[in-house]
Amino acid sequence: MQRITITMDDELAAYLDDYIAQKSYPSRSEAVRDLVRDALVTHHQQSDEQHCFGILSYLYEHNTRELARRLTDTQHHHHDLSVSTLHMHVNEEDCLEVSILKGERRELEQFADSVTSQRGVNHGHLQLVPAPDTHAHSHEHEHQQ
Ligand code: NI
Repeated sequence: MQRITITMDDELAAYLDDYIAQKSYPSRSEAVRDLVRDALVTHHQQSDEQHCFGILSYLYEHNTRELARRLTDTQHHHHDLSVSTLHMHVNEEDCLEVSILKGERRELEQFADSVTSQRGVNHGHLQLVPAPDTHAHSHEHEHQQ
């Protein structure tokens, strides 16, 4: 652990304290760690090949010409990345879909872009979660009985 001292203006500090209260963080340190992790580690410092889980969410208008079929085609074309999709009929026009993806970071980002850039798809968002490194675990703790 390193101790880092940060200077910020009063207004920004007030935003931070509001955020901490809203999210029920036990300390400023815990909040800042999560913010930094989310901003830097998750999105920028992972290699293209980093294995990740992706949570892709988007709203779409199912009556937009051919859109529902094209989205289904896209999902089938990348069936190796798509683990599961939840579909919710929001109202007469809109559908909400949440897909769980698994694969290399760049593949997941390209897949997400190919979905969310389509006309009629709104509020697209991809959250990436680096997959825990399974190779780092020793097996010595297993089979001890
Ligand atoms: Ni629907």
